[in-house]
Amino acid sequence: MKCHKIIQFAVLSALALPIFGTARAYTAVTTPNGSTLPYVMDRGAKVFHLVAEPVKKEIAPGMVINAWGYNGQSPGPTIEAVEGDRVRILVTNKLPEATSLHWHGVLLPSGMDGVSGLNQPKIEPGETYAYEFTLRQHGTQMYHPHADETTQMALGMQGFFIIHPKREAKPIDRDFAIFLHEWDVPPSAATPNPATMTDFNLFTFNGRAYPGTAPLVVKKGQRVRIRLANLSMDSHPPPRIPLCRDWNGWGRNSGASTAPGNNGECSNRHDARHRVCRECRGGLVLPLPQEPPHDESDVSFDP
Ligand SMILES: [Cu+2]
Repeated sequence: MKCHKIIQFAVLSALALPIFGTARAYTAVTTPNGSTLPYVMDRGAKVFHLVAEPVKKEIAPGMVINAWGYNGQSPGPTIEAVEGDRVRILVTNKLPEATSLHWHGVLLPSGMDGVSGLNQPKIEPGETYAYEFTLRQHGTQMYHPHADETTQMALGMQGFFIIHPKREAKPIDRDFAIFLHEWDVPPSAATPNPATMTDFNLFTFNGRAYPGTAPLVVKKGQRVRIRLANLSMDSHPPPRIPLCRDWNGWGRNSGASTAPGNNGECSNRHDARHRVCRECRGGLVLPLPQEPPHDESDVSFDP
């Protein structure tokens, strides 16, 4: 029965169909080159399971690196839930060192915040830790470790935690989530250097670089949301998404994209990360007109 539920959820996600519950409906997020994490219900809670583990990551056809991630993927699968949901997230550590999971920007009790050594013990290799809390906000959040975090995040440990509102103010047709990341993989090596701070040589969307990146396929006239996130050490080159001629200008509207309910701790990061994080986490809704918009006023920002 549980397998049936998992398969059903995966199929719905893959087709990006609206998910209908009792008085709830949302358009499922599509994670290009990635997936959505399935869940099962247990006593009123949505139960997810993340496995932290080494990953052989194909950046582009023929180029495979030694990354770390979750459930065989880097970035990890996207967690999707709805404001008001009770979630239980089991985290199993199959890494050769201790880890933890921090829910970046999510409002929750201190003991569930995943900062190892401060508000929880580290999850040692072979252990499973259960996080459980109720979602009291909506927005685009992230997850990543807070244990040896410079290394673990540089090697690809991160993922989306997307919380839908109970009711979408302006329904959308397609909802995409793209995690930006930058890597330093020295020539003739297959393992990224996690100590690199600025001198990166690979820039990826959901862990893939051209020609390995999946297209974002939409229909003319659809309302499309594209969520971008970046937990890297430096500023990722702005994605060039040819829906809109002035797409690269959206960052200058960063103030408009900070939405209620998107509280986070980005401000403790350096400027580049703060800037990208703040701009992206509100989500961007872009009506697809018949002609490309000619200035930034044609692009609206929604929570
Ligand atoms: Cu964080």
